[in-house]
Amino acid sequence: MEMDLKNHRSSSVFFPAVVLLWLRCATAEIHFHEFVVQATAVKRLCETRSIITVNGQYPGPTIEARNGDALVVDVVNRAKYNVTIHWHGIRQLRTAWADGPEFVTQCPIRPGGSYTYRFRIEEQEGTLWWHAHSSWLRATVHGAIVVYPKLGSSYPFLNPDREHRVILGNSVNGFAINFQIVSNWLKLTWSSTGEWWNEDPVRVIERALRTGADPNVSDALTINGQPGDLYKCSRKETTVFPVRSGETNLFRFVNAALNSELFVGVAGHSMTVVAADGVYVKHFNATILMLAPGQTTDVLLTADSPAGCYYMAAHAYESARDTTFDNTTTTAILNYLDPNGYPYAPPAKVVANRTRLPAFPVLPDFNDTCAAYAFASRFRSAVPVTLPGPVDHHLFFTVGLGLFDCPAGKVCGGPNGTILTASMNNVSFQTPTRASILEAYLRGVPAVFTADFPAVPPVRFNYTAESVSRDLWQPTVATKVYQVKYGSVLEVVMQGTSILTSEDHPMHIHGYHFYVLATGFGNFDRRRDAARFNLVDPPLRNTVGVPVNGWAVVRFVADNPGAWLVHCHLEDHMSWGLAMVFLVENGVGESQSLEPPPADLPPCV
Ligand SMILES: *[C@@H]1O[C@H](CO)[C@@H](O)[C@H](O)[C@H]1NC(C)=O
Ligand SMILES: *[C@@H]1O[C@H](CO)[C@@H](O)[C@H](O)[C@H]1NC(C)=O
Ligand SMILES: *[C@@H]1O[C@H](CO)[C@@H](O)[C@H](O)[C@H]1NC(C)=O
Ligand SMILES: *[C@@H]1O[C@H](CO)[C@@H](O)[C@H](O)[C@H]1NC(C)=O
Ligand SMILES: *[C@@H]1O[C@H](CO)[C@@H](O)[C@H](O)[C@H]1NC(C)=O
Ligand SMILES: *[C@@H]1O[C@H](CO)[C@@H](O)[C@H](O)[C@H]1NC(C)=O
Ligand SMILES: *[C@@H]1O[C@H](CO)[C@@H](O)[C@H](O)[C@H]1NC(C)=O
Ligand SMILES: *[C@@H]1O[C@H](CO)[C@@H](O)[C@H](O)[C@H]1NC(C)=O
Ligand SMILES: *[C@@H]1O[C@H](CO)[C@@H](O)[C@H](O)[C@H]1NC(C)=O
Ligand SMILES: [Cu+2]
Repeated sequence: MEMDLKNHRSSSVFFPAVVLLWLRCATAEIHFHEFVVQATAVKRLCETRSIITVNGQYPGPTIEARNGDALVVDVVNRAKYNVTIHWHGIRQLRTAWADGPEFVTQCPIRPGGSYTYRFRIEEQEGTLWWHAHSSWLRATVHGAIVVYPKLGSSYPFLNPDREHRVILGNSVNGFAINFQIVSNWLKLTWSSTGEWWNEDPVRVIERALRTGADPNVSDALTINGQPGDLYKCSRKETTVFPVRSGETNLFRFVNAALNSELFVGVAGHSMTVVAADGVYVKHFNATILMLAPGQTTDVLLTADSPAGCYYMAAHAYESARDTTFDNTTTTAILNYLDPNGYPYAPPAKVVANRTRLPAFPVLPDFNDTCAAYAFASRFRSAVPVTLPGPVDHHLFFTVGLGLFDCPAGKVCGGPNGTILTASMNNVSFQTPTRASILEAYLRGVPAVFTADFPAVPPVRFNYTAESVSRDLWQPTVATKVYQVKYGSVLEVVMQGTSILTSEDHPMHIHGYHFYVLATGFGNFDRRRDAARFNLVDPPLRNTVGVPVNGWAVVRFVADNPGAWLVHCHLEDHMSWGLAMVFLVENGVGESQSLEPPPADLPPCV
């Protein structure tokens, strides 16, 4: 239907009969895409780099679908790296094989290989996204998934006038490459923020893991792939969003950055938040948004300021103290069109004329935890919530960093010659290499994982103390899962620790979204903090920020069989092992059971 018309093929050939049956009664469609993962030359900040892209586009193609549709994405790997793709936030009900994290639900697609991801979108609307889930390829291998309401339904807010198909055009170089090409007036724009490295991000993390050091930070932040005009050589390539006076625009923000939580604002305009992580929320107005990597936020922005150009800008929210981070600022320009539809001023000219710069938004300080926490706390479910209960598994997971001593005879690059690491409940997740966890579980492959991930921390300590005893800093390294029966109700307290340094951890659970009952600072204390649980209208999210030196409590029903990765969405932390896996058993009958593995599931050996 939408883009990539050339890739459409006959549905009957490629889709299993079971899905066709499922689609029979609905007005659903099947969307076919081909994603060719390949090296592409891209110029940014005066440097031409070979980066890994999908179909030569950076950011990658947008997938558009309606709630209830099915997707078939044929991923062909023409790059020199192993790759997998994750469809971030898609529930993947009964289709865990299509979830993507390497060695959790599949072995990687090796260079020259291919794999077709088949899955449905069920009861999700708004913005989600897709990204590579292998090494650090997601730095450049990512794109948006826009989920429209079902045919005949509409948004639960005033339609941003008429609906227009928007083709997000991305060439790899040149002037105004992100200027949206629209069939009519622009009503809907996509805004992803990311990071740019002058070096190959895969090399950055490989070097860091080899030496034990902190990986280098990115050289620029980006909006739709462009750093914006505050960086060298980047002025002409700034992303421009055309808007028309009086009109309401739906902006869909995705934080696709690897390691940067981001404050975002638009000068002269307030925004009304309407959805997050593919779920509608109670509306609220905000001048500044904060998105952690993995999160999405949909906002309505009415072009009600005097016609002109206005900066959109984003910079980091950095909660860790004494750390190096990408402290640059990325910009885009909101450009009003005059009544004839011509840009009020060619943005490049406006920017070139340094005597008359567009207005700039006031962003909070990098370390403004109050602003970040206040924003995150405003989300409420748009509809009344019937919370699942009673709780079958009360889980308490610590999340945080750590250090290993340097092995004798080696030189290590971590603090004072150590090796940086991270863990949950003192287990630093080791990614298997021989088989995926899901295949190992179903085929009984021994010694890939153990089902003894602890329900509570092995040692109780003052998790957020000023200084935690050094004896506690070294976790164990293992591949452990927590196994539950189909339909169990899980409540998870995620408690940040101050080992090495305390930091906000955006925690993502694959295969689920969950109610965020509460977040807070200090050590979670059920007697005191249960009173703060929102049992009325908690938001449903797929990624929640565990506040720096604090905690978050989430609840969900394990109604999706499979192996589901739980991890910090700061890529450096995940690379260090801040992850674990929920293994959810099949229930009764086909509707509660995982579908059989696809025939083309990539082999491990
Ligand atoms: C990584 O960062 C270190 C320390 O800031 C710097 O010396 C080094 O040149 C950087 N490496 C690369 C490849 O950018
Ligand atoms: C947002 O601000 C607008 C303009 O001031 C106002 O009309 C609207 O009611 C506000 N919405 C919410 C949810 O507060
Ligand atoms: C960003 O960090 C660099 C290096 O630490 C520092 O020199 C510079 O002043 C910082 N810039 C801002 C805007 O904070
Ligand atoms: C830059 O803007 C100023 C103020 O509006 C104007 O006087 C000047 O002519 C402009 N210069 C150019 C080169 O457009
Ligand atoms: C944030 O950083 C500023 C300096 O950049 C410092 O003055 C302030 O105390 C810091 N605030 C917090 C809460 O750490
Ligand atoms: C590194 O050593 C210095 C000096 O002994 C000490 O102050 C600092 O706390 C140490 N840092 C870590 C992470 O061990
Ligand atoms: C835990 O550490 C914090 C920060 O140092 C301190 O304020 C608090 O009193 C400690 N709690 C306990 C129970 O010792
Ligand atoms: C983690 O496990 C290691 C190895 O058993 C132990 O030395 C360390 O104290 C534990 N730390 C915590 C926080 O439980
Ligand atoms: C790529 O995947 C294969 C098979 O799944 C695995 O054996 C190999 O170690 C992987 N290569 C890298 C560089 O991770
Ligand atoms: Cu983290």
